[in-house]
Amino acid sequence: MKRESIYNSLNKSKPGVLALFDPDRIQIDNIKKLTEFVCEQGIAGILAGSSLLVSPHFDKFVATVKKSTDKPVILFPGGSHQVSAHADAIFFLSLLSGRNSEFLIGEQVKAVFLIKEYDLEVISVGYILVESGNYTAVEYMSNTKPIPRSKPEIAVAHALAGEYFGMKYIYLEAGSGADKPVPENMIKKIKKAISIPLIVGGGIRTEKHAQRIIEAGADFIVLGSIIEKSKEQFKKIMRSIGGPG
Ligand code: 1GP
Repeated sequence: MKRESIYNSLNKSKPGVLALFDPDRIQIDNIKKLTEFVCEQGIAGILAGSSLLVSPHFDKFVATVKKSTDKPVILFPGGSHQVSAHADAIFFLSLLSGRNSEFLIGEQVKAVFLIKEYDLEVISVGYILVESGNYTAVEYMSNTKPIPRSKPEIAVAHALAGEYFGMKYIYLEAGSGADKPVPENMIKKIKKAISIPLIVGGGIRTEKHAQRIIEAGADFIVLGSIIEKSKEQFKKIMRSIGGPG
């Protein structure tokens, strides 16, 4: 019997939380404990990736996460150099909001043969960067401009374009450590317009943020920095949205 796809099993956890593990910010020695901790709090899956990737141990990093959990481990690559055979799936991202062809299609083309060789489940994702009040790593590294916070209709058009391309998720990204998360009115308008699930991440640090973003229509929120900064705060957020916390 064929195993259920990661995509289908993830979608059963909507609304849910995806934990972002950045190999540049988490020491290999801490992974097992951290993975067990986030899983106990009821996350839907773990994303592994980095805008830059300074660490030379990406493969080992992903393998260690995978060994520590039964939850889906999904690559969230900042480029074609972040492909590992140890993951269950890969978010095949296209940075739709940008006009830098490298991140729209170039990096993806470089990665395909490794993805095929490793037999990773490919989940295509329309990635949309939204202005967040500060200059984020993803903005710098991708050399693209984010969509202005005050222009939700531009974001809606990009999200719909992603859906019409056949993408499986739209991911609204304020950037890791963003001053402000993606505005709720933008999330609401996009949710109304599209019929594929919506992921929202960047700068979510409080229960209030998390609840409002889910109420506005996010099917998944992504939490990264807060897991590293305060486990207590992460627990509170998980509790507030129905996890055990
Ligand atoms: C970044 O959306 C994620 O891609 C997570 O952001 O680190 O701000 O939680 P934070």
